This record gives sequence, C-alpha cells and structure tokens, in this order.
Amino acid sequence: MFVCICVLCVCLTAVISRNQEGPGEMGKAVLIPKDDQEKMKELFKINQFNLMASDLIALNRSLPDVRLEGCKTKVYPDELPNTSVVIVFHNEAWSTLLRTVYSVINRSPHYLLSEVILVDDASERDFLKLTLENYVKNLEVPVKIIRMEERSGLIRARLRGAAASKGQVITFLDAHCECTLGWLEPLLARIKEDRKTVVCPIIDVISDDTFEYMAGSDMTYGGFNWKLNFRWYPVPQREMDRRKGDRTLPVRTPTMAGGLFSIDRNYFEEIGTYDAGMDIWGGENLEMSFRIWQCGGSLEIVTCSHVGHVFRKATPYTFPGGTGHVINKNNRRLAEVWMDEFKDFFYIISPGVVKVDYGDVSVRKTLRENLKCKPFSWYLENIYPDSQIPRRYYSLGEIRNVETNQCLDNMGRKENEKVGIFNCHGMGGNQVFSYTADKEIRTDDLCLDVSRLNGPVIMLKCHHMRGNQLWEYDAERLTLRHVNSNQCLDEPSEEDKMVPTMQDCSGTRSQQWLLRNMTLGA
Ligand code: LR7
Ligand code: MN
Repeated sequence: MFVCICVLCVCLTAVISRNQEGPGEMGKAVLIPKDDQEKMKELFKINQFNLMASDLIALNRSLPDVRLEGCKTKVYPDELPNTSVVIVFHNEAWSTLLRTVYSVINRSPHYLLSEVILVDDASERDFLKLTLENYVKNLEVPVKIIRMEERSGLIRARLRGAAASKGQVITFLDAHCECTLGWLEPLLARIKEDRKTVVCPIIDVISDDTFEYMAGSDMTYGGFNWKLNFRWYPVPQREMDRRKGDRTLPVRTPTMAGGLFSIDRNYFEEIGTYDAGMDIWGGENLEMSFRIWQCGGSLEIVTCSHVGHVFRKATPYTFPGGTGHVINKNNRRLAEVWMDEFKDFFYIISPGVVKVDYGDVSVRKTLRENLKCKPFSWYLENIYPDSQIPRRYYSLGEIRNVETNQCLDNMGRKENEKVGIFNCHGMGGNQVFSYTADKEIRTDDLCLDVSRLNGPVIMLKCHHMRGNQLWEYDAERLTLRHVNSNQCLDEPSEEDKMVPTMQDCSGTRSQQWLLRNMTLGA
C-alpha cells in the first residue's frame, strides 16, 4: 500500500513537471532558435501569428491562474443553465483551433457543456475537412461541425451555429482562444441571475509572436471612437463607485469586443440575434452592444472569468468585396439603425463613407420599433457618459482661421503631442473637431489642452474636469479663449508655421475662428 502511493506520487510529479517544462506550458513564451527563424517568418504569414510556436505547444497546455484572489473562492449555484459553445472559423490553424476546443472541454464542467459547434466558413485547407471530422469524434464532449456552402463572414456563420445549437445559453468564442480554470461558471451564474444580461470574460492576451499568456486587466472596458472602431478605455470612477470598489463584481461595459460572450439563447432571439446583412467582419460587435443597451438589456464584463485570445496585427484572410467596403457597409448599417443624429460623427470624419451602399435596413428598423428601444442619446447619457461622442455639442467639423483660412489639424498625432494647423481640405479626417457643451475642443478621444502661458496647445485624453481643457467660444468676436490662462487661440508664429499659438486676447483677425455647424448663439 505504502509503496503504491509512493509510486503514484512519483508518477504524478513526473507528469506535472514534464508538463510544466514543455514549450509554452504555464502560458510561457515560446522562443524559436535562430536557425529556424527564416522558416518561422514564412509560416507567420499564413495566419498572421507565429504558427511555428503554436504548433510546438501542447493542445492542452497548462495556464497560470490569473484571477483576482477574491474570484478563486467564489461559490456558484449548482444549478446553472448549460451552454453550447459556438466557434466560427475561416482557414484557422489546426493547433489554435484545437487548443480552443481542448481548453473548453478540459476547463468546463461537462454537465454545463451541451456541445461544441464548429462552423467552418468555407475554409480552403484540407486538414479542416475530413481530418478534423475524424479527430473530433474521439473527444469527450459532442463536437458538431457545420459547413457554410460559401464564404459568409463571421456574422452569418455565427447565426448558423446559433440556430443549430441546443444549449440554454450560447457562448461564442473566436477560433484561437484558450479558456482558463473557472471561466464558465461565473458567466452562466450571471445569466441565471438576470437572463437579459449579456456577459463577456476578461480577454487575456496570447502573444501573436510567442504565444505567451498575459492576463488582461479588469480596469478596462469597451468603448468606440468616431470612426466606430472598438477601443478599450479605463473603467471610469463612476463604475468603480457603483461596485463599491469590489473588483470581482461585473463591470457594466458600453460595448463589447465581440468575439467572446455568453447570452441566454431565448434572449438572443428576442433581441434580434445579429444583423444578417452584415458581411465578413466588423460592426456586429457595436451593433449588438447598442441594441442590448438601447432595448432594455445589459452588457457586462464578468471579471472572474478569463479567456485568452490571440491578438493579431493584421488579418490573414481575404475580404470578398474589399476590406474598406465591407467594414464601411457594416458600420453604415449600424449607424443608420441605432445612432440617430449621432451618426454625423462617423459621416463627417469619413465623408467618403456616405457613398457606400449599405443595402436595406428596414427589417432592423422595424425590430428597433417593435422592441421599443431607447434613442442613442439615452445610451450616451446613461450608459456611456464618458463617450468620445459628446451627448451635447455646439459644433462639429473644421475649425477655420479667419485671417489665414487654415484649419486646425490633429495631423494624425497621438496623445501628448501638439495640435497642428494646415490648409483646409474639407475631407474630414484629421480636421474634424467638436466644440462640446462641456466647452472642450475635441478631436475624437483627444482634447485641446494648455498648461502654460503662451502654449503650446497639446492634445490630451479628455478628462471632463474642465481645468486646462476649458475653452470659451465667443460667437460674436469669434474668439476661442482658454479660460485658465485667459489667452486666445491664435495663428502660428514665424518660427513654426505648423502649430497654432496662444496669445493675449486682442481681437485681431488671426484670433478669429469659424466653427463648422455652429449652433451656439444661433
Ligand atoms: O469571414 C470570416 N469568417 C470567419 O469565420 C472572417 C472571420 N471568421 C472567423 C475567424 O476565423 C475568427 O474565429 O471569425 C472569428 C473572428 O475573426 P478574427 O479573429 O479575424 O477577428 P478579430 O479577433 O480581429 O475580431 C474581433 O472583432 C470582430 C469584429 O467583427 C469580431 O467581433 C471578433 O469576434 C472579435 N474578436 C474578439 O472580440 C477577440 C478580442 C479582440 C479584441 C479587441
Ligand atoms: Mn480573433
């Protein structure tokens, strides 16, 4: 007896230590030796991630437990709704796809897993056909494979997977994810508490270069910019206060990244599934986020649930119809149906977009009416007051100097850099500014900020605290007075013709500015 236990011990430690030493175990980075790096670079192009590294890592590799301490001891009800896991893919790599599937099967209680559904969006790779079918037959949980007849894009592929699923909850994942210990229970428990809550895990980062597993933050949530790109922003103080500082409680998030979430299946249908008129990639995440909030649901990041995702810098696959066209079309559908007059921010910053045909959205508009959804202004005021799109504003468009006829221009510069000035081009983009009701001058998520007498005028993240970002526009004198310094925005100096200056207010023409679409004093 004694001997037996001992042998078992030895075996067990052997297994554990071997496991923890293999490439990528415990989420460690995989480094490719110099001699193989040419090959590595070639392989990288196939999926836009380090395929050689991924292929070296076990399909069931171990991962660190990155949860907050308070999450590890939480107890969830025994009776939870079960879920189908729907994973759509187009030309995904074998190792990332299967590692996603294994992480779901190995790290979810099986009584909570109804099935895994893989939807193949018309992939062209041979190993994703029969080889995949035969392989998944041997797994411990039923894995169903559905094939799209033609390339349909992730939105319609997910719709197909959802329609075929049987679970009480549908959980969507991208095809290059890794679920961590305890990822599922907190998601399902939250839906059990409130079936109209759509929940996302914290999305951890799997490096596209090394496949290192890095914990995501519970201090960021989802937003979007004027171009309707999804963006992460810091969780604001009001949301910390609402949770009384308990970081293990779910964060109410204005938007979701889109790829990883769970939703009650009946609620998914009630609220209008997805917009099937959206193609390939993009827009559906904001569309669903706005719809959930405006139509009476809520959207949360459940901070006790962690799932990793391989973030890539480029897309590896084609966009039939052209990348720009597809994304603009999807975004127009989203803007036209959900954003009311605030779609102007999107259209003014990218004027070319209005030429893109977005098809028929009448079915989606009817859905919005039938569900009695609230206006976008309600969403901005109540769900996303710190939004980049101001709820109330006086002007939107170029800011033109009367004397020189030049326009303020953010020059595509980033946070902490000077705002520029340039010939007006009337093409939106870098020359779009909004003078908001809070009297800030914004260009997307940056605000004009002056912290010293005589400038410079730099662009900083808008802080909504007035201070150095408070500007008074005088609609008669046409001056932009910076309140803290009591100086006025003026034309460039001789030394640097590319940036505006700050001068004592004198009423000269060089201190007069015309703000496009101005409503102040009108
Ligand atoms: O035509 C396609 N058909 C597909 O089946 C194009 C893609 N796909 C599959 C693809 O194989 C993958 O499994 O769809 C999934 C998502 O495509 P990715 O991984 O190329 O996209 P992404 O990770 O850059 O995209 C994010 O935004 C998308 C907008 O449409 C989707 O919502 C993705 O699900 C979403 N991913 C995430 O939210 C993970 C976190 C990323 C962030 C931030
Ligand atoms: Mn992805």
